[in-house]
Amino acid sequence: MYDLDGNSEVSQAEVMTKAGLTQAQVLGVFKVYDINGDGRVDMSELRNLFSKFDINGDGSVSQTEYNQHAKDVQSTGK
Ligand SMILES: [Ca+2]
Ligand SMILES: [Ca+2]
Ligand SMILES: [Ca+2]
Repeated sequence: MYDLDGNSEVSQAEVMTKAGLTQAQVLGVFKVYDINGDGRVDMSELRNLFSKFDINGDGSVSQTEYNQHAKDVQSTGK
């Protein structure tokens, strides 16, 4: 969903572009989801991310779910 150039990894720039987040917000998100710390979110990390966003487990992430989760991430600072 965030992989704009199709290389199966999501860079910080892609998240900023796609989600309209600031760099500071993206860094906060990456701290949580970049599990192996290489500065990119790859497909397995992305699946993990997706399952966290999909709060009601219906296989898609609504704007409401996205906003809710983004808020949680920012308020916990993780
Ligand atoms: Ca990419
Ligand atoms: Ca990674
Ligand atoms: Ca959902």
